Amino acid sequence: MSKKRIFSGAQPTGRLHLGNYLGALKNWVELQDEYDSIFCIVNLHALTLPQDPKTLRKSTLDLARVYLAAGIDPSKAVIFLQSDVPAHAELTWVLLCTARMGELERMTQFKDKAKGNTERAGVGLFSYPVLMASDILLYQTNLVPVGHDQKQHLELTRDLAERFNRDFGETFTIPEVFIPKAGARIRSLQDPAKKMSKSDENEAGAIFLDDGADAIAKKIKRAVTDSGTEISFDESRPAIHNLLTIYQLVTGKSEQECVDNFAGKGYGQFKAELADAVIEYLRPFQEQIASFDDASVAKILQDGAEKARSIASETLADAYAKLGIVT
Ligand code: AQP
Repeated sequence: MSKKRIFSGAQPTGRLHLGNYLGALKNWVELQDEYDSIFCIVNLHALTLPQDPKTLRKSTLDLARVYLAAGIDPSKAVIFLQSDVPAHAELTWVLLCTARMGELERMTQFKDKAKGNTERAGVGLFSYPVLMASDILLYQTNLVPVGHDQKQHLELTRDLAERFNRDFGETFTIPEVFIPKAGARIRSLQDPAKKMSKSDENEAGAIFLDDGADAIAKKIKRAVTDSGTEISFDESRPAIHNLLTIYQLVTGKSEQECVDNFAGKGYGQFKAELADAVIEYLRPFQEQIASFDDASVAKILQDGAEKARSIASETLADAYAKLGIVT
């Protein structure tokens, strides 16, 4: 029996953080043996907010290195740039013609990123979830491993696929979302009401994957805590819950082992141990990242693009044929 397929991606919109790693990349690496895996660098998505062209180019290739250093193995998984496969933009047009204004207006990420000023927001930002739906549907994806912030977009993807299949005949696989039990929403270290985010103006809220040991220790030391002293997985104390979740994920310990480890200890000791654990966790990744030279990264992306194009063009041709588009 052939393997089921997973597809996921990240935007080259800045330095990746521990939330991206624990909520997404870590799971991609764990799933790549079991699934036929496709991981995209979604550089067209990055255009939904203003980008400096030079920085975008650099961040795109840096992100390929991040994928590789995190453990995505190009002999097992396809790694490619979204812009190398024109079918993503083409299917987006098709799906935009089937999506409803109302369903896109309900997307909370659009409302957050538009910062309340939807009149001034870009049309690209508004239609971003449809590009994401095309990314997923082009590859007849069974499972999409993402953080919690993408759940609503996945639901829209399913709705668009079901509508197309109903109106034009079976074309797209309906994807399931895979949201990890722990780590799906790593919170800002400075404001646990917000998720850890690349675009947060307060850099102290995020641990970036390339932060050095001193920066990591300092950010964790300055992380906000909740009132009380107990170190436990209590959802009503989101700051400590978040820090303990990070500890659990980077050490691989069970919830009970984490709680037992900190029984009777104060916040100072907890933060010191957490900082050491995060620094150790990121060390192999940070050592690896420099080892991928430009030529080998370019070759991996080129090979990935070829494989991706061949799958995507078949799906697009089928969708066009069903619609009566002559090609
Ligand atoms: N805080 C988070 N906790 C868990 N998972 C997260 N992801 C993002 N933030 C967290 C997951 O990381 C994957 C790649 O994300 P993306 O590049 O598409 O960026 P994003 O979801 O828009 O969030 P970022 O990284 O914080 O960027 P900005 O600030 O630009 O919004 C996705 O699977 C995402 O769920």
